[in-house]
Amino acid sequence: MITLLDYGAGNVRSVINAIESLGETVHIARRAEEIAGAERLVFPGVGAFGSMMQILNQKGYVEPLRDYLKSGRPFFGICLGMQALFETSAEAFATEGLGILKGTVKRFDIDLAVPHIGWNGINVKKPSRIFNGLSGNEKFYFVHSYYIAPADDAVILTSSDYGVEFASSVQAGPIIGTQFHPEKSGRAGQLLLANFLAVDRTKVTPPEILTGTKLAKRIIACLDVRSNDQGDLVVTKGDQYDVREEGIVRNLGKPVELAERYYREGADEITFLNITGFRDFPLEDMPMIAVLKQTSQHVFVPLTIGGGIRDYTDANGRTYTALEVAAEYFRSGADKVSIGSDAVLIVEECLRTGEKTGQSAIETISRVYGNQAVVISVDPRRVYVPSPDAVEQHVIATAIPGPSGEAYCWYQCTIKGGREGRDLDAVTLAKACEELGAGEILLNCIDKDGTNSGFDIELINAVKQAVTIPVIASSGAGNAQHFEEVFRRTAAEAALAAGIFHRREVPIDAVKTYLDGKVEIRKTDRNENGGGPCNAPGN
Ligand code: 1PR
Repeated sequence: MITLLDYGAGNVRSVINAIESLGETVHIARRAEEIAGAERLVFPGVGAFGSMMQILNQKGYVEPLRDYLKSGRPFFGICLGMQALFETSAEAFATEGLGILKGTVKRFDIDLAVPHIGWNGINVKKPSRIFNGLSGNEKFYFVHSYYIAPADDAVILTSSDYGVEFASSVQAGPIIGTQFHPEKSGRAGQLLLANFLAVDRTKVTPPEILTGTKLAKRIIACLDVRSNDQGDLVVTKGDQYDVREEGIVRNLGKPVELAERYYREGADEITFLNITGFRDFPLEDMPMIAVLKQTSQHVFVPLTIGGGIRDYTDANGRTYTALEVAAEYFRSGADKVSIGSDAVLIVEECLRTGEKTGQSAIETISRVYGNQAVVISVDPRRVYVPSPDAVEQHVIATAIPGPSGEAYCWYQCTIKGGREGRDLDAVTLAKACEELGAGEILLNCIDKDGTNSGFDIELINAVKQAVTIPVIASSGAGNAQHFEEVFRRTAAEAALAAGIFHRREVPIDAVKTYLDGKVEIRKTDRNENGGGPCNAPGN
């Protein structure tokens, strides 16, 4: 029996799913006494350091946790659950951590996108049984803006490099903590968790010592989901957002099945977009929640869900906040939510009033779940203009002239799945969303969507140069070379595609095979994620 400490702040479902898939039973501790009675304790921290410690204090968990940690029983802290072990954090200076390990938590102060999101490697610093069965080159999924700075180097188990070399995991006797998320790290993460849970705790394979790790460029599979005319939830795909063919919604497969296939083929992340979310309220659209729950049982890479994340009043006059909608998605297995139409309306309002309300979906969700949990999905379309000062919007010079030879264009934001164009441009939107607390930009392009003609490099460069958060390039991938092109010609951290994967024109593993040696990627064996870690030594 594994006890999992849930202080109610976020998505612990993926950790539970990952442990249960290893054949263990999870008991969720919701009272202080249950911490004292635990035999093995897993603590997945979610949210922000200050609010986490505040909740732990309010619930009376702090002393039982300290007692447990001093008792010599196994402990696994994930992300914030590891940071909690230290004395203080730059995220909340006035707040005391558990202080079990000496040291602090610092914020990244580097020339790279923050949060550090994605798959990075580990430099192993000392032997540990949790590495049993792992090869030296594995990558793990990170998502954080803060990192630990232990006072005593002897506790550092691994380091990773991201602008700076930082401690990415620690071990002090039976206490293990990782900055990365093993529950979201595919086969490697499952193996690591299996090693922690293993009964035989003595066997230790000397690790392969690596120096220097690199964040991988992520390959993301996107599933646009909606009900077809028969009312079944299907994965669909449009050409420039038109998902109907001869009047009928294209049906490219079942969402859960496709997500599982992409996981097996090596997708680094999976994104579901409920494309009619702007008119259907997601909490009444329960099939989407069911899709997420089922997917998260077998798919151990990050899941993003978008569509309909906004405040909503139902027919009975009950109002739900965007935060409540997001909370339901996080509880169902999402790691990030993606906000489309509402982000445009929020930014328009901010620009009109010159004020942040603190109440928008972007601000409220990022405050509770952290910036990294809020993705902004942008649906822009190119508008050509004759000169840079022809309009007030952010105009760029383009190498692809317009129909009348125009040498300039701007990217018009749209809402409601491209149905309504607005006066706002994509660059201004992205900048404003970053300021409001968004952690990542999913940059679609209506002109390129479904065309197989490659990504819109000019759009991606314009947005990427305007923000410091990661940007996911999306729309237009037609072959593996297009991924190489987008990573060589832009600084995008990830590239997303839909049609070529759904139609099996280019499988994800073929994209990775092509990119190997050209671009830093997370290597995966076909079907490696299907096999599970059951052969882990000691298991
Ligand atoms: O506005 O917050 O309710 O969110 C709705 C979400 O649904 C938005 O993220 C919006 O991008 C998405 N959406 C709405 N309508 C459509 C449509 O296609 N009719 N899909 C739609 C957007 C675009 C991409 C696509 C890439 C890659 N899909 O995500 O997957 O363009 O495609 P490709 O590789 O085949 O070129 P809200």
